[in-house]
Amino acid sequence: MDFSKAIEKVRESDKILIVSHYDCDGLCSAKILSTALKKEGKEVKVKIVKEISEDLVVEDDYEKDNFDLIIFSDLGSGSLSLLPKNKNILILDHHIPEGGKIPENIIQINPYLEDKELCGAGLCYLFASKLDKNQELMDYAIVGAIGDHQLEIGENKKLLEEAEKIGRLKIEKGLELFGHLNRPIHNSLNNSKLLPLKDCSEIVQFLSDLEINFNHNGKIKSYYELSKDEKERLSLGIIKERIRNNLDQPENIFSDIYILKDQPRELMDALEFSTILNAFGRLEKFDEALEVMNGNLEKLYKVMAEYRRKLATYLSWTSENITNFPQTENILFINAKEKIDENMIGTITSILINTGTNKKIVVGLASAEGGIKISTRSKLPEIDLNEIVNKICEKVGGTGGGHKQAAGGKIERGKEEEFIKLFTKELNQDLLNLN
Ligand SMILES: [Mn+2]
Repeated sequence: MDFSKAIEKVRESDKILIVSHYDCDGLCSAKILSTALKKEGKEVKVKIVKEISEDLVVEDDYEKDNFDLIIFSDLGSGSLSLLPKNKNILILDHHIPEGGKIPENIIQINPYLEDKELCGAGLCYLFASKLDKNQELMDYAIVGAIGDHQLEIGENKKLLEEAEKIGRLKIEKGLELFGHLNRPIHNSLNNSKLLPLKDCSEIVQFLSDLEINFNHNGKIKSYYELSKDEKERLSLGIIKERIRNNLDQPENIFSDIYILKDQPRELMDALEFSTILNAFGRLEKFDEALEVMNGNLEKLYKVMAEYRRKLATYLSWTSENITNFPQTENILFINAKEKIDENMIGTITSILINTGTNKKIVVGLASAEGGIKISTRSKLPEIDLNEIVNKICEKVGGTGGGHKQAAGGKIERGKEEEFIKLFTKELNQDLLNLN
């Protein structure tokens, strides 16, 4: 990827507006760019958005503040025709670009165009590393890649190896659970699929039986705080329990833990960090997310508690109503209307497909700004949701797409029934063709 024109453009600009995406990768991109550009003495403003729409482009920021340059990070490539025509623009994005000629006022750098895989934050980091050394910003490239589920893929993996080499990152093998550093171990175990035990009290008993000293001055330790011996006893104990219960692949309980050595304790586990940023993004706490990345952790616990509360409310509403949702043998439609926030319908469909239903495909529909948001997840690798969602959304006058097993879109309000009907028909046809 050639950054020379982009660097030149930045060097000759004084006032720069950064417009970035609201998910973990986009927030990390904004953090990397704003830090690197401020260091260069630039006047920087950050604006976090959910998408690029026509109204965004005419919004006051662009005109009023008279920016010399607007940088779009982790978005922009798919909306070239919506961007201002009379401003200097730099796009650092990894989403599939819109076809056609690129307008003169736009410089676009996109790894997709070179058949490379790199998250938005990784791309912003490479750019920042051309401006100056900026090695400390590598942490956010790693967190962004985790957020986009591509840390072990392509150019992301190279950054990961580099971070390990220069000592900013440590990779350790550990149990496959969430919250290695900051969650009480019984909670981490209870939320994982490692143990067939039913609740926290059974897990506490299980830990006691293994003679694991999980109590630290009345506070339950995290996995990371256990001694090496205790971690080994715990792994063995879990494998034995899995064998006793005839679970598949009883020894398959490990994963990598990515530890960012220079971050504060709360943010050290890159996976936890990415979850935090996604949560802040979905609650639209954008300024607060940037504050957290700047090391101000004051609002961290309050916002995360709010996020968990919201999630719990949506999950219990979903399970209370699950029998009333439209469904077929294979598909569950969570037609949530106003009951689930559009920013969180994707999370809810993910949780449902993983733990809440036997259906092969879950489709979420939620009321959104300017329409109905669609979110789909599947357990069938042989079905291409990207193609199906794209086709059906367009049929009902909307847009959509994504990946094979996770895709989303937006349709007009009032078209939900039609979408459900067409989606069911299309999917049943595809399933028939498979057999
Ligand atoms: Mn991204």
